[in-house]
Amino acid sequence: MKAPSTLFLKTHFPSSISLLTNPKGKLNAKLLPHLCFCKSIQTSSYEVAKGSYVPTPTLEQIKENNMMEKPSRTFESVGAFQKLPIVMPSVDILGSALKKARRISATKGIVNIAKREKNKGAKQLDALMKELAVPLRTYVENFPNKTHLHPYERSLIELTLGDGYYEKVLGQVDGLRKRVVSVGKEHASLCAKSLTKREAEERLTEGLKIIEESFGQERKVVDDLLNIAKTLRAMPVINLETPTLCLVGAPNVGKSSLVHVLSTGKPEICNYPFTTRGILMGHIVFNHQKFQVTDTPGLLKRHDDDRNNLEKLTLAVLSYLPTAVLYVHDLSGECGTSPSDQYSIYKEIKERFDGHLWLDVVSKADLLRTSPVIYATEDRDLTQHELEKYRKSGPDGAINVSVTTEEGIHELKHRVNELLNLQMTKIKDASNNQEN
Ligand SMILES: Nc1nc2c(ncn2[C@@H]2O[C@H](COP(=O)(O)OP(=O)(O)O)[C@@H](O)[C@H]2O)c(=O)[nH]1
Ligand SMILES: [Mg+2]
Repeated sequence: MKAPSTLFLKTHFPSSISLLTNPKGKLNAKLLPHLCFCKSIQTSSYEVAKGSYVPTPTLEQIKENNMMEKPSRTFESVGAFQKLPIVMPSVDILGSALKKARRISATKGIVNIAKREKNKGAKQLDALMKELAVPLRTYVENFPNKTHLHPYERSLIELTLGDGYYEKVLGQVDGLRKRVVSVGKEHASLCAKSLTKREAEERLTEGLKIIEESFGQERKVVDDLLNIAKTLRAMPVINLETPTLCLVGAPNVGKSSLVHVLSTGKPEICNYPFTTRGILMGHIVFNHQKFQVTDTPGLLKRHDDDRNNLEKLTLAVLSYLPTAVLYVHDLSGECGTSPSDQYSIYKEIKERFDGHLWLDVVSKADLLRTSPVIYATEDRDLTQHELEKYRKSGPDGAINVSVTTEEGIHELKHRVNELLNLQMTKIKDASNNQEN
């Protein structure tokens, strides 16, 4: 396939032009595999992603630089969803391609009428094919390869779109591109072989129709990709450099109420596409330093395989984001999860995410009774002593707090600030280690 027109790219995909051209502005004959495109877009190289005119290295250069040997390295930055290319609706791609193709006239100076007609026909068919194929190729190359995303964003893609859907749609878009190219080439070449003006005209009309149909039949996949981009772009943005406190616990234990209390302003409601109730995200400003505080969906006592997407989101946050944890325990009997179940969940989570900075709180202190709450469905596997201790005061070192009476809130704020400052040190150390 001949290189696409730079003019087309400049008009429709200004940011892609830098990725496709060499320093003289000519298009690179060999386009890079997706992996390298994605890598350049997903890393912090804003210069490239924002469209500065940096030439794309050749495959040989990449091999020389050993870039190919490191593809499995995961990116330490998030934000890929905000850099996804803008996908045009398929109907617009088709409409604009047809319009541009029809405007093309024969090369000047051809005197013979038949030759002039077949020249015009072949050029129009070739142009239609390119105008349809180039945007598709740009999408396939600029949508990041999922395996090179930050693991948190990878989880979000799976939780939001379902396993394999993202790759499937990108594959379909590429398949559509290949079909358009093959049909387009075939008909441009047929038209070029016409012997008479009439034959050339007929072959042009037929070719345009067949190329349009071959795109039209499956153009839905482009709109699927457009919807994927829309969904992913709307996802809450997490800043990894800002220390974040993440509230974790069973449902209804008081996490959101505590986010409200801890936030300096009014927390925002962030909507992941699969949450019916939004996740709260607030900010804490302490000594001119800004921290983030956020809710996570409640965890139930069950095996990971049985967890719903909301619970999986909580696990993804804990697994992949460097957050400090404020674990909330409700021993009042009000939240609907028995203390013994909360204890089992807690032990599992604490063991699994041991590396996080951690603070335990017992919520709803205003409701705590003198006699412990005992459920008929209590977990008999736990030792009596352990459970009694937990029912009475939660894990060792937990602070009792009440949003209603404000008991313990002052101490909580103080401890949270300590924790987030430690988190800040941890983030700085990690970034220094990375630099060294
Ligand atoms: N009495 C009392 N109720 C509380 C307290 N904190 C939260 N609640 C109530 O507990 C319920 C669940 O709280 P919520 O913050 O939504 O829990 P989440 O599901 O863990 O986010 C709500 O009805 C709150 O009003 C508290 O300190 N005291
Ligand atoms: Mg909540």
